[in-house]
Amino acid sequence: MTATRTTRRAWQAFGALMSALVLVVGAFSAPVQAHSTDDWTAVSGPGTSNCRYPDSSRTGVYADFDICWSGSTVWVRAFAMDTVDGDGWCGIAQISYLIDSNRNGVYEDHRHVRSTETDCNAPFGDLSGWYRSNYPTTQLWGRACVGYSNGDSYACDSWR
Ligand SMILES: [Ca+2]
Ligand SMILES: [Ca+2]
Repeated sequence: MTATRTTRRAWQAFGALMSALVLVVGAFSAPVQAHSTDDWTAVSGPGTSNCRYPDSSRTGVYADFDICWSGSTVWVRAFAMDTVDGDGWCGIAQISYLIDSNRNGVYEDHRHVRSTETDCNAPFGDLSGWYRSNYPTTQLWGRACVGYSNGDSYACDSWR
């Protein structure tokens, strides 16, 4: 078995684990399912100009994010671009964050991960719509991943 295949097996196992931990929501195609919080509502734009704009890339993918917040309300949209045509991989923009789902003032300590946008056709990227958090939300990070057309990631950049 090659190292690459071993790595891929490990990622597939990780993906299965994540599938057991997180949840698919609305327009977000996500490798997730666990407890049924619907974390996001589609909206026309952010309710604040207090934003940051991280970007992330690795071979085969570029992603950037508009992340805005007012208190514990967060707005986010993501751009994903497949940068290598014909390699069999899609480009995925993923986000990760913490929520206070029971609104007791304490963020639960397990991270939610969502694939917010997936682009499988180089060179033009896809931009998601805006989403507003339904629960108090904090520490929202984004990263670029290469992966599958259903949004499951295979290999990712660091969180930004
Ligand atoms: Ca590709
Ligand atoms: Ca809580």
